Amino acid sequence: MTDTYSGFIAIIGPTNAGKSTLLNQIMGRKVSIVSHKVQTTRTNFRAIKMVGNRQLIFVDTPGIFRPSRRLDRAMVGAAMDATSDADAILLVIDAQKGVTDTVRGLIEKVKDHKNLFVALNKVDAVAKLDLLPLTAQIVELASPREIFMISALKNDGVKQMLESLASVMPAGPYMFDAKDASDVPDNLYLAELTREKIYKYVHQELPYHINVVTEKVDVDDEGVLDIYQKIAVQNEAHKKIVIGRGGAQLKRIGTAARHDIQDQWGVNARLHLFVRVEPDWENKAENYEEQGLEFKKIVNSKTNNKDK
Ligand SMILES: Nc1nc2c(ncn2[C@@H]2O[C@H](COP(=O)(O)OP(=O)(O)OP(=O)(O)O)[C@@H](O)[C@H]2O)c(=O)[nH]1
Ligand SMILES: [Mg+2]
Repeated sequence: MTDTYSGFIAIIGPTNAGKSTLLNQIMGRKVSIVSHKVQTTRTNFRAIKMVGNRQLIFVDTPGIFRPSRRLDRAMVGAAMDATSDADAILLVIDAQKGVTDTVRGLIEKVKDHKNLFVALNKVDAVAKLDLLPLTAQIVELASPREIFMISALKNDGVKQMLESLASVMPAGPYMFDAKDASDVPDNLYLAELTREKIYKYVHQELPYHINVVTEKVDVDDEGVLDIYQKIAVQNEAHKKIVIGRGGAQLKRIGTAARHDIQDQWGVNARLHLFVRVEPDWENKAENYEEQGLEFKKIVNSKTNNKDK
């Protein structure tokens, strides 16, 4: 019998550092959506990666930022929760931005973890010389086991990083089947692919106030999927923007999402998008459950916040 190892690795970091890009690179496919905007990931996703006889269970988390809305607080809360029982923490830092206040705050919270690793990401976009002072600064604030210089985008340094992370996984039985997988439910995954396109095409702040829910998926005799999704927006003005002149914007979002769904799943699909005004969606329990967040926790965090 071969020995087995299995453990959790929480991927945390400021928003936009490239955490989801990294997880996708590790998995070799898109498990978590990515955008150039901040605050893309809204909840924790788990993805299982086998490295030989070692099972690495990665948790992608929402980026850390100063929370204001109820949803924001839930996102940051979810991210910090992931660190509490992790066997290793992978703190992802954008090498272009360096050690910001957010990074300092995060290091303060996780620096005593025995398996803290730091990934300096986006090294493709900075001068090599700048990495030295940055590394020194990090070592001064925390004593990570190792600092990796990586480019999640270019798949640079990712493999070596995986080997190091694998080496600290505790001995024990596999906690999940011994195959690469992710635990994102299909309905949520389909909704995320559409939300990703909204982040891409709809400008400025609006995407943060939008929620996508997969309401129904049918399969016809030819195996073509009919996917029905609701795009919840907060008011009529937002609805107009998402639909666009003559429906052009919605069509662009829908076409891009459909292509992505077909690519990711290797299926043919028709995507039916409906935009609905739901001024209160950010406060509704089912929207959080849909996203894997616990509503109770959100209410608590709101109450706590009031005390401050
Ligand atoms: N140049 C460069 N860009 C990168 C790299 N990794 C990620 N990016 C870009 O950084 C942006 C943010 O990437 P995400 O993976 O969505 O970042 P995140 O940390 O998951 O962000 P949140 O989910 O909002 O917390 C995207 O535009 C990525 O293409 C990298 O190694 N190099
Ligand atoms: Mg993300």
